Amino acid sequence: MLRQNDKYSGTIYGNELSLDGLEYYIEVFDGVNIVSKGTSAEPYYVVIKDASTISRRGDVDGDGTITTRDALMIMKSINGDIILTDDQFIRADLNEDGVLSSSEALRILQYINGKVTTLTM
Ligand SMILES: [Ca+2]
Ligand SMILES: [Ca+2]
Repeated sequence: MLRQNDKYSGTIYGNELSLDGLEYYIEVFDGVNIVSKGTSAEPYYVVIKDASTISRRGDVDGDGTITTRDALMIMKSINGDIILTDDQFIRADLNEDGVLSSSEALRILQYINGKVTTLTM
């Protein structure tokens, strides 16, 4: 860690992280005493999410484009024909209410057809 005035800081860059998350603890030793926050046995845990998959709302299958297939996946999920992954669900749940509805599939179709200009509901 780097010291600046009386504060210490460290930087962990995104390319050093993975979606497995991050565990850490901090231990300070002044030559006599050791003080720690968290331990190697009980570290703090940081959840790491891929922002690129979350921000692509409407692109349910995650192929980079919004097509009728994405709307179809929502309908299939509602009917119980398929089970979406967590990331797929987040991209499908356009109004962010935690539930999928046919209105979200319809919104995607309207977006594709140019009837609406945004997927925000
Ligand atoms: Ca797609
Ligand atoms: Ca919803």
